[in-house]
Formats: sequence, C-alpha cells, structure tokens
Amino acid sequence: MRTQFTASGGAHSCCSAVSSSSCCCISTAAADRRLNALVRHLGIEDSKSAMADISANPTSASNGDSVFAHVVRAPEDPILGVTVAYNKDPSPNKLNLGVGAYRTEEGKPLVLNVVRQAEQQLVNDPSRVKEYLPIVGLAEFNKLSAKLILGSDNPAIQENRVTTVQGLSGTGSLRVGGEFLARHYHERTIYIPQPTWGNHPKVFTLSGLSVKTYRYYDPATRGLNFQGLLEDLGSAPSGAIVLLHACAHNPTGVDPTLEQWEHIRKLVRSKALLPFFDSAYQGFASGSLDADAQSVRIFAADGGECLVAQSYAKNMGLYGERVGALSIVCKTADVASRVESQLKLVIRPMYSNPPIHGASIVATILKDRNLYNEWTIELKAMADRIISMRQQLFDALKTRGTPGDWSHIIKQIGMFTFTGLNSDQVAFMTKEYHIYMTSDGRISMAGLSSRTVPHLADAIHAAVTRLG
Ligand code: PLA
Repeated sequence: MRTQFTASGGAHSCCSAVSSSSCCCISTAAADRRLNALVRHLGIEDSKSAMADISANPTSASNGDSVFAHVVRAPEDPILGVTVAYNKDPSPNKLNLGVGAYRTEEGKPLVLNVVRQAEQQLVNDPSRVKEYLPIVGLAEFNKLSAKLILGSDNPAIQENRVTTVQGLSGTGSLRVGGEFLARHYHERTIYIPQPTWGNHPKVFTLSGLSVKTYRYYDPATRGLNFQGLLEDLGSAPSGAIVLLHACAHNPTGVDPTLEQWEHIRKLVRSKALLPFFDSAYQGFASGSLDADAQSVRIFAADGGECLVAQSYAKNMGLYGERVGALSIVCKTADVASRVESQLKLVIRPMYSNPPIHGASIVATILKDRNLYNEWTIELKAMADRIISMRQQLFDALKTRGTPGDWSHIIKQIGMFTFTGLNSDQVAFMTKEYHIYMTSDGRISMAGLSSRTVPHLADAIHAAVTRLG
C-alpha cells in the first residue's frame, strides 16, 4: 500500500546533495511564500511595493525617524480583539461572550479541582526539575494524549503507527502539522469548512499551504449543508488535505451525525483525501470524552492515515498553559518514526521545545485513575452548564416573544451558538447593552450565567425588533 507521506524529503534541483533539513531553497521559497501570504492577509493592494516596504526599507532612520515609521497599524484579532474592547468598557453590566472561555455561574474563570490537585502533587515532588523537555515534548503526555483521542485499544497505537508530539495548545499543534505537510506532503491545498474558526486560514496559509473552502453551514436551515459538503469534497483534487472539526464545530455548533461522518469517511478515503482533525473541544460537546472522539476514531480505525491536533485549553481549563498535541497516524511504524524525525525539524527552529508545566499537569491527571474519573465529572458539569444556558436563553426569548425561530440555540452543540444575528445587530447590542461578541453573531454560551441570561435576551429582543 502506498503511504501518503514522503518523510525522506524531496530533493531540490538546486541543492540535491543536501538533506531537506538544510536545503537553502526550501527556506527561501518558504519565506517568500509566507511574506506573500502575509501581504495578502493584511489586505495590502500593491503587493510589490508592500513587499519592498516590509522587507527592505530599514534605512529611513537616517533622517532621525524610526526605522519602523512605515509600519501600518494592524487590525485587532476578530476574536481576541473582542476582549480588548470589553476590557476598555467601564460599564458594570458589560458581558464578554466573545472568546470561548468557560465561566462559572458567578461569571468567574474556573480552575478545575483536578488541576489544582495535580499541581499540588507536582509542587510536592522534589524530584521534579525544570530541565528542557525533548523537542517532541513529554513522552508520557504524548502517549496518553494519543490514547485519549484515538481510544486506548486503537490498533494504530498498539502497532506504533502513531507519532505524537506535544504542541503549543491546539493552535501550535495545527501550525506544526501544517508546516510538516507543506514540506513533506505531495498536495499543498487544504480545504477548510465555510465558515470555520477565524484563525484556521491564517495558520494554514502561513504554514505554506494553499487554503480553499468547502460548504458546511446552511444559513437557511441553520444546520449542516451536507449535500454541499459532499459535492465540494467530491470535486476536490485527489490527495487534498481536509480540515475537519472533530466535534462542536466552531463557530456554528453544527456537527455531522455519526451516519453522516461515516459517509464523509467513505468519500474522503475513496478520493484519497488526507483528513486533518482539529479537536479543540473533546468532552465539551456532549460531556463524554469518548462520544466526542467518535469522528476521529472511525477514521483512525479504517487503517488509513490522518492528523489530529488536540487542545487541553477548554476540556481541562488550561487555556494559558498552552498545552496540546499533534498526532499523525501512519501506515507503518517505520513511516511514523521518520515522520517524527521531520516533525522535530519543524519544531526546533520554531520554539525549540515545548513548556513542561501544562503537559505535566495533563499527564498527572490522565495516568491516575482517580484524578481521571474526577476530571470526567468536572468536565461533564461544565458541558451540562453550557447546555442548561442554551435552554435558559431559548426560554427567555420565547417568553419575550422575540420574532424568529430560536430552536437552533438548543440544537447546536458545544461552546458556541451561531445566533444568526448580523453585524449591525451585534454592533447595536455592544453599544446599547455592553454585550461583546464576534461580529458574525457567535456567542460563547460558556460565558453566560443564569444571572446574565435576561440581559442577553433583552438585548437580542431589542436588536431583532429594531433592526430586524
Ligand atoms: N481550534 C478551534 C476550532 C478553536 O475554536 C480554537 C480556540 C483552537 C483551535 C485553538 O485553541 P488553543 O490554541 O487555545 O488550544 N478558539 C477560541 C479561542 C476558544 C481563540 O480564538 O483563540 C475561540 O474563541 O474561538
């Protein structure tokens, strides 16, 4: 059987004698691609002069000006910028439903009890040191992470066909995966759902991949555009990479059913597309770690290859610890070990090796049966609180007689509701009600509480009736 990865690294005509790791043309071409991508990303029209500005205009300081005088102000990030605006608002009633960060009923950030316990254990263990981790991270963490997402009895793990490297949370893991594919995979196009998490196109473009979209969401039904998805993936070039949200699709909260996943799997395999899963919400969608991993597991069970980026930001509340993992399921153990050797070459010049603390917390919890069980209970409680917020918001809008069908609030899954509110309505809610959310109408249900539901419902009601 043919393997999809050529970890030996393709030889380049200009420097065929050198290994791909030190090949000069790779770095120059990649740097050019990234600079071009950055120019496109910043929306600069005259790319030639912009390139000159970005790369070769350092001498203006001779007249006393800053060498950075030409730097244009970049816009705030569409998601994290919402928090910046929120922090500036002096209103006591302000509410941040922008970034997906879990809050308690009291509106406070939550450190899980199991995380506190694991940290205590780590602090009390004098044998713990702060040495550098290996380039691929903490071995125990990597093994446990692969088992968590793929299932502990997964044959690919038992056959050593999976390589897992620790990453800087979900984002860093996606980026390392993207860069690996740009260097070693024969097809450089990645298909991402429309819409998707706003950082996906940037992460993959700057990894050196070319980004295209496939239809995913149908605004008319506020559900999955399954037909459109099948058509678009069906006409993608053979071998193309496909980004799939493992569960709790961001921003729509719309996931395929298991039957639909099976359909997608067959199509992906028949066209030899390469699945790249983004698993940022395992356990957060349904409250069950196993149920939320089903999509990934059906792909990992068919013997084919795939990539999975995992994040512990949400399900363990380790947002700021930046702990995640990238697993690549390969056809053979030999390919997996060569793939890993190349992943190290991606990571080493990027951040050398990952941080030790967050991964140690996760490993401590995953390997201890009691802590693990306690974690699943705390995780379920978070998921249940989010689900109850859905019901409360839905009921509050019904009580107010807000025009429209709001049943999608209770049908959607995971951290977010894709409300269907437009950017004018969102701007109105921010201005008049101090409610902060992304301009696409996404609200983080995890940031809501019983106390703040009425305020949000009032704001939605006013926005819909006045700007409907
Ligand atoms: N993938 C998806 C689908 C995500 O929604 C997020 C986070 C990530 C990856 C990355 O998370 P991590 O790097 O922190 O592990 N999305 C958040 C935060 C919760 C953000 O935008 O950074 C969001 O509000 O959409």
